[in-house]
Amino acid sequence: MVPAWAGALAGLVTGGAALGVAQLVAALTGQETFPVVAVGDAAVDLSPAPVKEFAISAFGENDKTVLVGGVLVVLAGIAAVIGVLALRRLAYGFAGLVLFAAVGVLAVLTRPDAGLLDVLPTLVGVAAGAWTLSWLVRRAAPAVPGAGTPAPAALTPENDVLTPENDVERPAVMRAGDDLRAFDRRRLLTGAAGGVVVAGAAAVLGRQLGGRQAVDAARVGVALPRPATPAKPIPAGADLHINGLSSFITKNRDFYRVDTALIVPQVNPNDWKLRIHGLVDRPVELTYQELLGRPLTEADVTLTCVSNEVGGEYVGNARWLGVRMADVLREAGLQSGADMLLSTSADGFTCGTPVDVIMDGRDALFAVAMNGEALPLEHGFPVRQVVPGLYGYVSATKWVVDLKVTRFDQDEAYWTPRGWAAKGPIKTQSRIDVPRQGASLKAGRTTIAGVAWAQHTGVDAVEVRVDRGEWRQAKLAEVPGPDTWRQWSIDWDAAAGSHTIEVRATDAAGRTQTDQQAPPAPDGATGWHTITVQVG
Ligand SMILES: Nc1nc2c(c(=O)[nH]1)N[C@H]1C(S)=C(S)[C@@H](COP(=O)(O)O)O[C@H]1N2
Ligand SMILES: [Mo]
Repeated sequence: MVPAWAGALAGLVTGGAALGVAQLVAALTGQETFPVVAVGDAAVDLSPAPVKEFAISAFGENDKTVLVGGVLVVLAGIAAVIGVLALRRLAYGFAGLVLFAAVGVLAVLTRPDAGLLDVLPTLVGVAAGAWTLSWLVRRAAPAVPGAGTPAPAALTPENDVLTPENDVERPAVMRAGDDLRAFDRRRLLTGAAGGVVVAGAAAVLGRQLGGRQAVDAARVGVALPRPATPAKPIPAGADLHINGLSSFITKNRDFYRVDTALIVPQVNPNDWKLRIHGLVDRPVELTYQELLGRPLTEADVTLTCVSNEVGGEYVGNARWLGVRMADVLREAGLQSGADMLLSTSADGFTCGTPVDVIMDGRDALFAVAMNGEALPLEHGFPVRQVVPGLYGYVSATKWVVDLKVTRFDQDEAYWTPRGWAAKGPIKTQSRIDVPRQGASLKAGRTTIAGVAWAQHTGVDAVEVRVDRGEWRQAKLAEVPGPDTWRQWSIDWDAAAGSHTIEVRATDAAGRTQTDQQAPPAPDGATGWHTITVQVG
């Protein structure tokens, strides 16, 4: 018999060849819709909200990696089965591949603005897979002379065993259709190795030819103009420089990332346009150069995600550079009754932002830069929105390409039908960064420190209490304005034992964080961040 691993191997190499060639064709035809990603995207969109929430809460920012990994594992399993079937009868294997192609094509076609050209990578990839499969099957199991006649006695299963006397490698015998075929391990392995090399080369070539390089190069070439309105200087006392405390400015590479994109959209700034239409007197279309040519505003703004748990990591503070959204909208002429800006990203994500928030004078930006460099690709290059005071899902559209001025009672953004509130003002929060939850400390004087935020209102007080004792006022760091988080610290004489530390912030309007615990859905988590530490 041909062992199952041989079939599985042939199937895996077939799958690899199909994906590699698909990637190459996708690159050559200038597309970003790679079949695996399309299948993953379709899975994301088709899965019910609770499944998605589970994925986000279980895997956090890695949910996409887990999903793509999951799709690949499933594909590998199917490919292995196809290989095993093909070694029984090639037609079975082909039937499996056709099914495979059908799923890929359907997934691609469900993507927003997919065209017929988008199915080409899948079709050519599957064709390459079919060719590889039949080639490998022929290598693995060449027809032996005497096909169709009963197996020679020497090769019957009963005596086809390795004994000291006949411990020579002999071909096993199988039935493939009516052909009698022998299993040739060496030819299968060399064929498989060749297939892996070719598939890998196609994939690498595909990546290189694909958009990423061109967009990376364009990004590096961006010359950022000076801001017409620079940010207020960051006060020297904004950063308390305490070990383990989040720095006042979050470095780009440390900045959290949350989005629905399985692969980072590759938007070439030379092709980028922002279309503003809907309830406006004069629809506007802006190119990247036109945007950079306008007066730019610089602002330090803390971004956070509605799915951030109390004490969570989905918050960061950066210096943004961009065009004030209000200026552009005023030029377009907002019509009365318009209360929502429905923004759409290059990959079809949508986001609904209240018009009054954008127009009230805060630094709501079409941002082009983050901490002094053009936006990193994963943070929305070439242009994203940044709006102080609103959770990212209702404000911070990355890779933004379209802005429809509309009404909340007429349009719905991506997350709204999935169980999240249509409007998402950020709730005041505070977080303990040091000591860490579960830390072991030496008895004696120690520092408790963290960050607190109440965007566009500002943090006026942070209080800390240990073991449910008296609330004590923490020392507050300086801030340039109300739109960033604020560092805080307090000294503590730690006595031996186990201790609970709690924190709460009060905003500049005098509102203290509620102790009522709420989960992130539908409009943001509440409760006091609480940690326990051991002092010995
Ligand atoms: N195109 C697009 N923009 C998006 C999202 C998305 O899924 N797609 N997610 C939003 C959410 S939920 C958040 S919290 C912020 C996160 O921005 P960051 O990844 O730069 O930190 O981006 C927002 N902008
Ligand atoms: Mo978010």
